[in-house]
Amino acid sequence: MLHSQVLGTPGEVFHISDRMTDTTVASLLEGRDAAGAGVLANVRFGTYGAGPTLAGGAVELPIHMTHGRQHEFTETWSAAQAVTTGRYEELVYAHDDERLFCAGYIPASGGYARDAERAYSHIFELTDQLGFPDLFRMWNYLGSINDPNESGMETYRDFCVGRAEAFAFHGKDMPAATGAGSLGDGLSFYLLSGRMGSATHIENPHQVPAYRYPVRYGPKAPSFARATYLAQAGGNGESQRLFISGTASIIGHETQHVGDVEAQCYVALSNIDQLISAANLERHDVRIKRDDLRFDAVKVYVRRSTDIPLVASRCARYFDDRETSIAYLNVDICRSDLLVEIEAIASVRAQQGYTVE
Ligand code: 3EB
Repeated sequence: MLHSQVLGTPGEVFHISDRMTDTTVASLLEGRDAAGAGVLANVRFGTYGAGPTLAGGAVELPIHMTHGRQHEFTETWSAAQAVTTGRYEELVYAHDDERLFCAGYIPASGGYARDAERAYSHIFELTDQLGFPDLFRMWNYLGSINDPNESGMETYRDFCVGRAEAFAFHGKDMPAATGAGSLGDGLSFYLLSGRMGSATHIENPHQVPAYRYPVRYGPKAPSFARATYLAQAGGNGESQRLFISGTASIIGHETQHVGDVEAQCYVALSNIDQLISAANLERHDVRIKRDDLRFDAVKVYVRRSTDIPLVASRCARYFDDRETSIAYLNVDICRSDLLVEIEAIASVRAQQGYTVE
């Protein structure tokens, strides 16, 4: 990204900023502090990964996702009210009155199933205990995601086993998610959770729900929804959000256009289009007009670095770069035949042309 971008107005949940322009970032954060609200978390997409820490009253999570410092960026999750931080088991968290941010890191070992199940069980215990039972978004970045574990199972499938068992055991609804590779070792994960009744999970009629994929893609299906709608938080005027999962070239449950990155990009973008159509949102009782949705932040995962210019040109036609911050990450993707995966966060635009009689 060339420019530091702050999306939305102060107090809004999300902005992405270019790490190289530290002064801009620092002054904006001070501005937020002065207004009485701080930051829940800084997720650093950069040249190294480590476990989450608490620093300056917020969660810090560095994830190894870029090949060089020139591509680094920070995803900052702002708070709308005073922030409380803490630790629980392997998790580090921060919350305000409406939202909980939680992160963890599991070092690489022979397999992930048991550790992922334990971590997700801790997540559900924590979210329930703190009163944020509705998960609305999660990200899981796995080192060597397409490589076999010690028993020969692909790392991603192995992770899916543990995550699925925790969701089933705790009877939790599955939120929007991204599953992708990282350039480091281990599993880096973070997620956001809200108050009871704040989240509505959305499926795409053109895709089999991921949690119903047949066993040929792994013994336990991936646990996520295609999108999650977050209702307006009470009282503080914050807008509603639509969190769109990592979306790929899959129709039904099958990968489309193996080997053709341009065609995969079109299918992924058209899947997003189907997902956010007014008809589909209305099917899920979410009443938003397509034209009132504004994409704030997009992350695009591209398996082969040489495909980035082409993917970027196709994404630039679909998203409006005057209002959307787009980051491209050259990492592996959960299915070895997928070349591109696109996630997005959209907010609901204020109505245009509204007049008072
Ligand atoms: C797919 O649609 C592509 O395991 O959390 C996308 C988003 C994908 C999230 C996850 C996986 C995940 O199946 C892969």
